[in-house]
Amino acid sequence: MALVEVKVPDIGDFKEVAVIELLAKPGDTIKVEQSLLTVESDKASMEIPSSHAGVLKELKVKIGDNVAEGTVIAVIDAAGSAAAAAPAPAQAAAPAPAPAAAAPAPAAAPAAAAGPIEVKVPDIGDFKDVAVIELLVKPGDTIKQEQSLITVESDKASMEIPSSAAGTLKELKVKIGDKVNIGDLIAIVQGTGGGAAAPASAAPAPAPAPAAASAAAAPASAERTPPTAALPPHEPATPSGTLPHASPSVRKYARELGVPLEEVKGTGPKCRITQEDVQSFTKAVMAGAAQTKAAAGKAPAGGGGEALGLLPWPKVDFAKFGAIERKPLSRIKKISGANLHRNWVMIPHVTNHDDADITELEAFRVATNKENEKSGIKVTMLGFLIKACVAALKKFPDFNSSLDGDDLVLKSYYHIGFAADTPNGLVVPVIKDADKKGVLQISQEMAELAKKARDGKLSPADMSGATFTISSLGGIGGRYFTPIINAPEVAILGVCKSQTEPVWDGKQFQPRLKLPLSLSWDHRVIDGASAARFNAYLGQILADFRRVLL
Ligand code: CAO
Repeated sequence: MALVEVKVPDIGDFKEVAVIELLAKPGDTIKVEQSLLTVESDKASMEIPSSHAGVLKELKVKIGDNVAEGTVIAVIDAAGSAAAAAPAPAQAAAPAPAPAAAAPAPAAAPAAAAGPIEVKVPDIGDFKDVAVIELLVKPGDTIKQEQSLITVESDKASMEIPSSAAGTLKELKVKIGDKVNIGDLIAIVQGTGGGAAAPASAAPAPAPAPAAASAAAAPASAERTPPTAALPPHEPATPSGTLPHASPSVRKYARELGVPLEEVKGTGPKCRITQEDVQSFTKAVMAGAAQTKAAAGKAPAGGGGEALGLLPWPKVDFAKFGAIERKPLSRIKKISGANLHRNWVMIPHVTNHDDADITELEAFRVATNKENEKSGIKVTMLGFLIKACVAALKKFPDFNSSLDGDDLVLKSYYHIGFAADTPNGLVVPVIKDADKKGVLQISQEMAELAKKARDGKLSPADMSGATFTISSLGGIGGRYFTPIINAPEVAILGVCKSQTEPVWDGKQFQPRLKLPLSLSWDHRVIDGASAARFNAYLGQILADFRRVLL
């Protein structure tokens, strides 16, 4: 028997943190880096991993105990385990570094300067490249010293980064999805001149409120659904209020199961949501004893439905049949996948296919690009399509609407999303007020947004507010496809590659350039006849663009 003690590693400037969850029990076989317990401070929750592999002999702490760096938390029998020891002493080697979210500020912060103050990421210990998952303030907000500005999350910890200065928030230098490290600039605060403010780089102090409570004051934009998502919902599924109070592992667990954490009642200390709470919620939904808000028809899409009671997903040991490689899905793919799945399941889709004659339009586009060669702006077919769709949406307003319960919300603005393929997955930037812009301006904005998309630099604002979406595979190929509606929109146009086809003009066949259109629509809002009329009208506009002026 080789008994080893597992100790709390370096947790930065935290002096004492409370044990709020035990993640393993005596008798369990433990891997190196496996989380043994969760601890929580005012501003952060973090998991304490095991420094050794083996069998857990004894947990030396219980829920409610306070621990600090060096506290023995467990005894592990590492005998017989090949990977028994972590590569370095427990303290230094603890793989989840779990340092403080915000190292304490100097006891007395100097008075604020009146000028702009840079707020930087304080000492977050061994954490590298932690993802920004929430923005808790917005430019223009009045900020108190120590007020939380953003939340960051790693595999093992989530933490709030507070402001080192009081004043008015001039600019947030990060967006959701960004990765940050110690010393990174996150915000510019205009100092009040008289208030308390720490120097720009000073480490901020922990605020007194627990994470969930302080986050409750976050604006609607701080809703957990990351707006960097591809095909994002335009509005949060539930109004922003209290953020789910749960450890990173529980959040991850809930995400994997598709459980809306904000609907789960926490039974842990300070109403914290535990893994058991998520399991109970899932069981209740599966047994038909409870419904998610989305299933109960309270989601903005106005959908109904019940637990589907489908067979479990097949579990296959693929390696049995040949060599495999396991690759985690990108963040965008995971988020867009969940959105696409919901939209596919909840919206009764129908797709109409049609062709538009774009012979003259394409000739005009090519000629325009030749004339404008020096301007550097390339007029694209998608630019014309956006303009043509606006005209069709004006004629058929139901296509520019959203379902909200039993109401149809008709919009008088025309913000058109377009699907953009990026190395990390699909995103949908939005051309705002497309009705007020010419095709040249639309094409230029599209090029800029597509570049931002490829560079991973789209902001949530760039991707929100769409009333209708176009997904063009025209530059790639294909004939027709069935695009999935981007909820809470009610229709989406898919476009494929144009081809020259013989068309009978009554006397002979003429070569005409035909553009394949695939319009998917929500049958709760739109019927087949309207969809056919929409496509036919779109086709007429594309065949003779002067109709846009009528
Ligand atoms: N038919 C034939 N050719 C077309 C065409 C069409 N419908 N649309 C574009 N093309 C041609 C263009 O003429 C251009 O050719 P040249 O380089 O010779 O001029 C080429 O394809 C590229 O077109 P473009 O630069 O105008 O780009 P685009 O406007 O077609 O597309 C964007 C921009 C961002 C939409 C595109 O890059 C993209 O990401 N498309 C994929 C969208 C997607 O994945 N949808 C699926 C969603 S469902 O999973």
